[in-house]
Amino acid sequence: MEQTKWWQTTTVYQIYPRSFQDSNGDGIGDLRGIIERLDYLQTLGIGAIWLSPVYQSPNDDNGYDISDYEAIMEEFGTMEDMDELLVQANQRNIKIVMDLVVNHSSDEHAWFIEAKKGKENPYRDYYVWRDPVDGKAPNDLGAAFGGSAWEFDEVSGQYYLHLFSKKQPDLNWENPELRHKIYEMMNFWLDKGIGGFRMDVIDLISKQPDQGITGNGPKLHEYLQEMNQATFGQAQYDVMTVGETWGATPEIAKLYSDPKRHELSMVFQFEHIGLDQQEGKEKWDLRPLEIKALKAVFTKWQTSLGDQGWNSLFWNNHDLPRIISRWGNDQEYRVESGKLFAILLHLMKGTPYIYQGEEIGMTNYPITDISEANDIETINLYHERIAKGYTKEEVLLSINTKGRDNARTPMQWDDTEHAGFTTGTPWLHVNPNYHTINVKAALADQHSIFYTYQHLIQLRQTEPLVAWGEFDLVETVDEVFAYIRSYEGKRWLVVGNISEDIQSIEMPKTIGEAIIANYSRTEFEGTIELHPYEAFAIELA
Ligand code: TEU
Ligand code: CA
Repeated sequence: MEQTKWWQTTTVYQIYPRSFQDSNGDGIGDLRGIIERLDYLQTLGIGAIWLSPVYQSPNDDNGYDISDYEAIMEEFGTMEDMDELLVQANQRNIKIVMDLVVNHSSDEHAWFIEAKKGKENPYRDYYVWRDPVDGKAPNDLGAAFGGSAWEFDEVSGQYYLHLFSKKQPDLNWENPELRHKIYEMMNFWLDKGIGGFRMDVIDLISKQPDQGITGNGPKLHEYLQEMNQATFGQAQYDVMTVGETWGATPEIAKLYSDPKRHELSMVFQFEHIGLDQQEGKEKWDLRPLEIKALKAVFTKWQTSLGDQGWNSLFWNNHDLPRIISRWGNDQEYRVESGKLFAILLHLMKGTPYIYQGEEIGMTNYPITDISEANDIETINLYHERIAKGYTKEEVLLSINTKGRDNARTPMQWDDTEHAGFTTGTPWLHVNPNYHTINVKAALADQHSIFYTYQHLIQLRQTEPLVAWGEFDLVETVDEVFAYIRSYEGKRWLVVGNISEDIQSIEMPKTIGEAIIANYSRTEFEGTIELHPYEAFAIELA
C-alpha cells in the first residue's frame, strides 16, 4: 500500500477565529481564546485545525481581504500569540493549517497602495488592470458579491479586476515576481512549523478575464507545481494542502491531488453543496434536496479518485448554513439528525472536516430584518434583490436558508450570558438556543452529538477499514443512504435514514452489535424499520 500520510487518518477542525472564543472581553474571538480551548479540541480528538484567516485585514470580508500576510490582525492578538498557539497546539499533537488567500489581497495591502500610484509603478503589474472600452468596464464579468468585477480607478483612468468585493483586488499570477513573493511568504509560515495550507479559491488564480475565464485557467496547474516545488513540497516539510475548488469534477480533482503530479493533498469539491439550488441559478434560488442525488454525488466521488486523488469530506464551513438546519431537523430530531450526518460522512474515505459547533449540533440563526446581518455577501444580495423587485420575505427566506452568518454566530460554550463566548458584547448575535445547546451540556451528556464525533474520529485512527476501505453503494429506498466499506476481507455496512419517516430495509447477515449508532437498536436481522434519522454501522458476516 501507498505510504500513509498523517492527514489521511486525521480529522480536521475548522476555527473561524472571530466567533470561537474571546479572551479579553472586546466581543471578538482571538488567538488567546483558541489557546484556552485547545484542551477541549484534544478531548474531541482532532489532529489539525484549519484556522480561517488571522492576518492583518480591514475586515471587509472578515479576514479574507488581507493587508499584510506576515502580520496578525490586531483584534486577534500578536505574532507572539500566534507562535504560542503553534507551540501549545503542537504539544497536543494538533497541527495548525493556515488559510492562504492569494487569489486577491486587500486594497489596503502595500502592494495595491503602490500599484494604484500609476501605470509606471513597479507594483502595478501585481494586479489586473484594463483600459475602459467605450468609456465603460472592459466586459460584463460579475463579482461574487454582486455588481461588476471591474472597478474604475480615477487616477490612472483604468479598471482593476476584483472577483469578490472591490476591496479585494485580484492578484496577477502571470507576474513571476508576484508569485515568488507569495512563495516567500508561504515559507515564512512553513518555517514556523505550521501543518499546511487551506487555499482560498485557488482554482481562480489563472483567470483570463478578457475571455471571461475565471476558474480552471490554462496555467493553474503549472502554478501549483511551481508553488509546490518552491514551498511545501520541499523535503523538510510534511504538511497537508487543501484547495478550495468550487468547480472541481473528479477528473479535475485528480489533476490537483494525484501524488505523482506534486500539487496538493486534496481539494474541497462542492458538488453536494449545490444540490438544493435551482439549476443554473444562484445558491439563493432554493429547491428541496433530493436524497437520491446526494447519494449519487457521494458515490461518484468515493469511487472515482482511486489512487490518483484523495477526498475531503465536509457538510459545513464558514460559508455554509448549518447542516442540521439545512438537511436535517433542528427541532425534534436535532440530536438524531446531527449524529446521522456525522456517521454517514465520517465513515467514508477521505479527510473529514468539522466546522466549529458542528460537533455539538449548532443550528442556523434566522433573522427577521436585514439590519441583523453582518456578512457582505448577504447585505449586498439583499439590496440587489430588493431593487430587482423581490419581496423582503422572499429574500430573507433565502438568507435564512443559505446565508453565511448562520455559521458565524459565536461558539456556544456554556449557558452563561453570551454562551461563554465573551464577557463583553459579541460582534454577532449569539443563537438564543445556547441555553440548551452548548459544549458544557454536551460534555456532561454521554449520549450527546459530541461523543458520536469523538468516536468517529477514533475509528478513523484505529480501523484501517475506515481510512482505506473500498466504498460500494447499497440499493435502498431513496431516503436511505446505505453503503458498504470493505478492507482485507472485513466489511462494514453503514446505514442512514435521511428522513423523518420510518423506512424499511432488508438487512444482510451481520456480526455482533452496532459499531456506532444513534438509536439503541438490538435487532439487525431480516426486514427492519428505521426510525426517523436513524443511522448505524455494523460489521457484515
Ligand atoms: O469562498 C469562495 C466563494 O466562492 C464563496 O464566497 C462563495 O461564493 C460563497 O460563500 C457562497 O456563495 C472563499 C472563502 O471561503 C469566503 O469566505 C471568502 O469570502 C471568499 O473566498 C473570498 O475570499
Ligand atoms: Ca477579543
